[in-house]
Amino acid sequence: MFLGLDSSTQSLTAVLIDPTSGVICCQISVNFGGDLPQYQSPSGFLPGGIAGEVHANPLMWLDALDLLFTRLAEQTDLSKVKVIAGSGQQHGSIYLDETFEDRLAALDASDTLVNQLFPALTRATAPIWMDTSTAVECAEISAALGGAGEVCRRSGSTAVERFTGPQIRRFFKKDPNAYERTARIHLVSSFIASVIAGKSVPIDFGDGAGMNLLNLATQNWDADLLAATAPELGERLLPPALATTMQGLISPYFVEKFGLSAGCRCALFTGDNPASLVGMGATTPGNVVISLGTSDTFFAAMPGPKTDPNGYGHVFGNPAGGYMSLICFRNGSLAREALRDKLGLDWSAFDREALSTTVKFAGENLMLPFFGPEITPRHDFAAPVLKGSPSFESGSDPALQVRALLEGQFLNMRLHSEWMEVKTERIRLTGGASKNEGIAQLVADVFQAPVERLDVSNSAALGAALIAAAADGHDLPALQQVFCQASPGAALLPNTLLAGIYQTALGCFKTLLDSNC
Ligand code: XUL
Repeated sequence: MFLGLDSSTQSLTAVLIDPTSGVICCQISVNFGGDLPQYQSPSGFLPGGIAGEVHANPLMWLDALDLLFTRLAEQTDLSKVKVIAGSGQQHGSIYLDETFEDRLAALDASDTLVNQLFPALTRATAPIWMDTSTAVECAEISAALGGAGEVCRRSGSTAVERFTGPQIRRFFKKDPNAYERTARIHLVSSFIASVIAGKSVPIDFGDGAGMNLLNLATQNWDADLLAATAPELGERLLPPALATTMQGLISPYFVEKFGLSAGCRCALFTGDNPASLVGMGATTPGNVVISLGTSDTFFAAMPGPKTDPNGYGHVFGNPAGGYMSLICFRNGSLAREALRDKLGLDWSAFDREALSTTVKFAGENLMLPFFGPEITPRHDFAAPVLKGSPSFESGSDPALQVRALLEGQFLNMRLHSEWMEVKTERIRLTGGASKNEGIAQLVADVFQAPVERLDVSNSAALGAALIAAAADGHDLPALQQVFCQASPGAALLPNTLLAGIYQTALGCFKTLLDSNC
């Protein structure tokens, strides 16, 4: 059996798979807010951060690890686990002193992880991906490299507030003494992986690319980016590696305490988005995952390290080799819900009536679907922009606005993923709104690609379990065939009669966008 763990913002989840029988044997979670109320982080982070700071307590992640393994040991025979891999929320960073390695090597199963590891922290809390406090540091790093474009060309993203490099720089500036005492910096993923392996293990290419420090072309830390971020930073990081690289045996702590086999080995942990790419069965170019959530995200495998010339999209390592894009759209379900509420519709009307009765108007009315500031494209919109027939613009036919909003969201996605130069052959749709038949069909039509939906609930943890099996020599595409199947009957084919209409609409949408940004 192979174990995948995902340490996300709100929970730590385990998925255990048996590749021989093709079965997911066990899926369980520890919820940080509910199970560990002593950390006063109901949503997984410490509320009340100032000036854009969003931090979490890394000890909470350690307690969650002890609790998760306690629960796993009650439910399954952990001695059958051959390899463990995992994933973590991206960008979050943990700062550790020189005692960390010795502490990991000497973990005592009769005590807790927290008791033994907390003295090694040089920073009590860990900034996570929701943190926006580093605008100044982003500007400083960009200036040192000669501009935002150069940071993007090297690292796959412009300097971004939540990315780890700017976060490290802020820590170095605010508390240089604590930075000086820091011997090792880990991401959430490599921190948990190191605890499990009983020694510091590398950051992988997938998560490492979310730091503004990894050079995509050389797949190593970029000397200029390191220097622009903080002094002697390279010494505090291990050389990055592919997620499927085996790291040795599991720490005896887990063998003695939870009954894992002494022969159980550890692969690396990656970011939750790269792991989801694996768990959604989308690691080969041509496959795209669209996740419809509070924000919408678009991620897709890419053969080479291309970067977004506009600097909106991010490029990370693909755990299966090569690269992947990640593009976030802030106005996701927030915008869908805002329009639904404005028009006084319920969800069934939003889907059935609005979309089915308006097919003949496909691509005719345009909406820039932004109810507030957007990040792709980066612009402070105050309200959506409408251009079309009088009944559309006046709102007298609400169904037209529903169609134009959704078309606008997916045209915007199509437009802002063109830089990848990868033809979309298949879309795997996930997230709350993906269940909506009308919306799923519209995605197929706008992208002119078949849309599938999967039954996978914990795609990152499943992806991590598949990485563990791949690290042991199992064929990843074959595993994905078994574990990442589309729900039967759920594939939707595009209406090819709409191909030309949406091609034209894409050009008009771009013109409207350009004149409003
Ligand atoms: C990606 C990002 C988020 C976190 C969430 O850039 O910030 O998706 O990985 O866990």
